[in-house]
Amino acid sequence: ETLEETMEQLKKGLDSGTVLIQFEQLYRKKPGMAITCAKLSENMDKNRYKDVLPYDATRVVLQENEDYVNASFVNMEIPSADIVNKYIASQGPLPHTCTLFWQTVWEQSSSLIVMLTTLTERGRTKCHQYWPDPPEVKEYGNFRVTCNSEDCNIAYVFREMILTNIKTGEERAVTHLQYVAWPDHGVPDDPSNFLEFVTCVRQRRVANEPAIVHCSAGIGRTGVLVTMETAMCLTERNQPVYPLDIVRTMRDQRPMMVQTSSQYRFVCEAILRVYDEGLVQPLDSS
Ligand code: PTR
Ligand code: PTR
Repeated sequence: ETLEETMEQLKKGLDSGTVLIQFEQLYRKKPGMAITCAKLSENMDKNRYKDVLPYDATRVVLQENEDYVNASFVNMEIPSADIVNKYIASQGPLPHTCTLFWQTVWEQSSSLIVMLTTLTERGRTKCHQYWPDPPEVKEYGNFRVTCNSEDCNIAYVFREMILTNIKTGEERAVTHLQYVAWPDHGVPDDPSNFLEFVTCVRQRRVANEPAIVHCSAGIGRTGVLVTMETAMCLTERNQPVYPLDIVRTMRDQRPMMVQTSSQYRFVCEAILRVYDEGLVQPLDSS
C-alpha cells in the first residue's frame, strides 16, 4: 500500500472507531517475554511503579557495579531506508537511581535526553530532578553533571549539560529537551507545540546513538513520542504508515508503550495532520 492509502484508511478508521478498537485489543505485553530481573528483591526498589517493568531480553544492562536499571532498548526500523532510530525508554529517575540513570547515559554514549514529564503533577512526584540547576554542579556516583544553559518556551525547556566521568576525566556534551505541557495519562495540550517538539528531537538526534526518552513510568508519553517520530520518518520517505504495527513493535521491546486510547487517538490524529498539512515533506519530491 502507498502512504496515501494508509492515511485514508487511518482517517476512516478514526471516524468509524475501528482504529481505537484494534488498539484496545492489542496485547500490552508480548506473550512469552520474561520479566524476572526487574522483580528480584534487590531490584524492586529501583522501580518507580511495580507494574511497569522491562523485559529481561531488552532491558539495559549496566556494565559497572549494579546491573539493573528500569530502562529498555527500543529500536525502530525504517524499512527500505536503512535507518534504525534507537531509543532507550526509561522511567523517570528516583532519588536513589539517578546514578544508574547517568551511568546509562554514559555507557550507551547518548548525547540526547528527552523528558516528557514535569517533576510534579497535581501535587504528586513524577520524576526526581536528576540534574543541577545552572550554574550548580552536582555529582552522582562516578559522574559530575553541569548544566550550562536553560532556555524555555511555552511548551518546552532546552538545556545544555556537560557529563564528566570523574574516574577518567572524560567529558561529554548532553542535550536535554523537556516537554512540559503533557500530564500523565493525558495528551499534550497543543498538537502544534508537540509536533514542533518532535521536530526538535529529530534535529538533535545523532545517527546510531540511542536517544534516552523518559516520562514518569516510561511507557505512555514515551510511547507516543516514539510513535510520532517513527511516523514522521516514514512519511518523509513516502513509506506506508501503520500506527498499530508501530505500537506492537514498541510493545515487543517494552511493555505497555502508549498507555491510553486517548493517547493513541491523539498520535493518530497528529500523524494525519503531519501528512495533510505537509509538515514533513517526502524526501523524493524535494
Ligand atoms: N493506574 C490507573 C491508570 O492507568 O489510569 C489510574 C491512575 C490514574 C493512576 C492517574 C495514577 C494517576 O495519576 P496520579 O498518580 O497523578 O494520580
Ligand atoms: N501504576 C501507574 C499507573 O498505572 O498509573 C503506572 C504509570 C504511571 C503508568 C504513569 C503510566 C504512566 O504514564 P507515563 O508512562 O506517561 O509516565
